[in-house]
Amino acid sequence: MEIVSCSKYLCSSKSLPIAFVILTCTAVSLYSMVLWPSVNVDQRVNIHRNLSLLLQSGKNKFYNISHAISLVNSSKYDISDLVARRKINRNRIRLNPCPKIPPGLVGKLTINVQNIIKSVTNDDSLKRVVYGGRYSPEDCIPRERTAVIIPYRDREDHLNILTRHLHNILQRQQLNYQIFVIEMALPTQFNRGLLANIGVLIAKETGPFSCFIIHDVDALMMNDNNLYRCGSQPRHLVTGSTKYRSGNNEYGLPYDSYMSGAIALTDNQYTRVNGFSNVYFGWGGEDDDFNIRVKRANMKFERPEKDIGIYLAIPHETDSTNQKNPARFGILDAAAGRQWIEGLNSFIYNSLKIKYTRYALEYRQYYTWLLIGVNETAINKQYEKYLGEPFAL
Ligand code: UDH
Ligand code: NGS
Repeated sequence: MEIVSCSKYLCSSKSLPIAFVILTCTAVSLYSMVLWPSVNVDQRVNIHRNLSLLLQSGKNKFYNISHAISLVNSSKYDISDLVARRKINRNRIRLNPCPKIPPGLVGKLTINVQNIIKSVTNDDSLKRVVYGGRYSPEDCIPRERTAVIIPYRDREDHLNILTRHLHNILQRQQLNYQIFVIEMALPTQFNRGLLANIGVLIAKETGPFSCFIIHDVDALMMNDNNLYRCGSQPRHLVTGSTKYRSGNNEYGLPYDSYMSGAIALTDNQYTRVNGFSNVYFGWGGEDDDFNIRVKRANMKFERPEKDIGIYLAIPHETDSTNQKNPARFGILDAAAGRQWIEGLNSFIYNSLKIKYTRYALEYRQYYTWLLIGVNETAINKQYEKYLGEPFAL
């Protein structure tokens, strides 16, 4: 009886607008509660599946950035759609900035190099890494966007250990990061500074990074309180290494102005010092030269607390294509006069522009890999008059 009289009431000409409003509201809430989320989830799963297929089908091998873009554009999978949806989904949830001190840190780490691969491979952090070695926290807005640049050649074991170790720790540090491995093609002698510069430039092509960490492949952080962040001054993240143990077994550094292992600079700081010098082929000197550049740009390296910046240096033999550079002391003597003549700017404008070849770019599972070739003889000739007096040692 009541239902009949109720529907009669709703159908009466006076109550028709109210009935219309009630019906519309019910339909809208039903759609947003049940249908919209399910459509959205399906679409999302589909898009992720398509992206994985694209990456697994060998399309993760690109020769250069424009080749990568053209492959993506010509693909039937619409990556821009994925990016747009990810943005929308992100904006739906209101997130807070990540805390200054990440809550999940554990402090001093015990590293057993023998079983390090096994121990870190079991960790969930690797499952969260996106192709190309990227990650961003989902529960807070990261404070910076960090590019970890590893100048590299022929140290696969070290690379496998370091990348897993970093993914494990940098996720606990709630960083938005990407790992770039910049490899130098043979037969050129290794050139760490030049690879760091190219790494920074290529990272900047792929995204707006605010902090650059230049990292040795054999340096493993031993305390996760050593936050991989930039500061108001360039940062040397190392206060001591197992490589330089003193008599009382304390970790140390070989000399006070030493700044190798891992450094962190903002885009602005790296540009202000004009990056590394590109003319140190072989072992030694490029780090001391960089320190001179930082001082001459009126900045100074800062370090974390003594017991926080400790590192395990993976032991290794001398690399056959990174022999001690006999000319390094002479080149270092001429460091100040060369600072604005060559460095990061050598790849941008400069009448003495350095040519390099980007042989390959791959978005590998745990890092973005680049293979770079340069002509050592041509570079030495270009900068001949800025290389100081050769020292025979
Ligand atoms: N690097 C490579 N491959 C090379 C040379 C250098 O990946 O062939 C990179 C790597 O990131 C490394 C960094 O450059 O961490 C610094 O080079 P290095 O480790 O050779 O320098 P380090 O001063 O060692 O740490 C010097 C060789 C000591 C040999 C001692 C033999 N007992
Ligand atoms: C200095 C080198 C640096 C090197 C440092 C530590 O002598 O490049 O030793 O070397 N400078 C020159 O050769 C001009 S290490 O003890 O790690 O082998 O980083």
